[in-house]
Amino acid sequence: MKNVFAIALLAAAAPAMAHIRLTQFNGNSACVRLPPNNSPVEDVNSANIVCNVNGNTPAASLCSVAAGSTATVTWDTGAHPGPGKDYLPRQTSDAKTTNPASLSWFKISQDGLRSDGKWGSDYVNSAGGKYSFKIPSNIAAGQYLLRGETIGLHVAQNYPGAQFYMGCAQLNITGGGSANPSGVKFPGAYKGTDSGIKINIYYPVPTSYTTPGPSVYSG
Ligand SMILES: *[C@@H]1O[C@H](CO)[C@@H](O)[C@H](O)[C@H]1NC(C)=O
Ligand SMILES: [Cu+2]
Repeated sequence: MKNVFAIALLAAAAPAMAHIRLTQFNGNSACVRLPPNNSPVEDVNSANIVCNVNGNTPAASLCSVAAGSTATVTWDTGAHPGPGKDYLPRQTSDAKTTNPASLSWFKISQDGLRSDGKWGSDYVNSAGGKYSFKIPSNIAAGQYLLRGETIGLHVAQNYPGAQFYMGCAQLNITGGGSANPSGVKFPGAYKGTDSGIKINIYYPVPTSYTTPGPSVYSG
């Protein structure tokens, strides 16, 4: 019994690395489209790669956020090693009802492999699941969907293997300027052969990493 107890304590003390869900935007869950469970999407060509399973189902409300402000999304538990990032597309009409597959997404933030050898996910886990980024100050005010994503690369040496975790938040962005950046489509933005998707992160341990998708919109 002593041994079992000791093992349980060790497991509790280690950072949990598991399946995850994006549950909050700026501490609010009512604007987040929550998938039915925390299973990853593994097929980059699946319709679920956009806003996860049930990604067309509207959440109750919009979250209001100012252009140029720092925003934070919350993941519900510790993430597998890999990059975190966020995308934003302009909405033409209504962030609740627009089909996310019809949108073009521009990347506003990413955190891949840092020079200290840690992944963006390590920093998110240290921050209790929180990932912060800036809403570009010059984008036009209006309704947007935010697509937050973390890629688990612990079993990514073959494709399919990388685990895509994403969630979308319905936003009403206030202030801002007139910029309407061009973007990419999901599915389509990723390929199973991308060097940041089919990758062995354990042997040899990579010293650099190319986060999949477009470059970050500078604002
Ligand atoms: C979005 O914010 C603007 C500015 O505060 C406000 O006028 C507008 O009603 C909001 N739209 C929605 C759908 O909440
Ligand atoms: Cu997992």
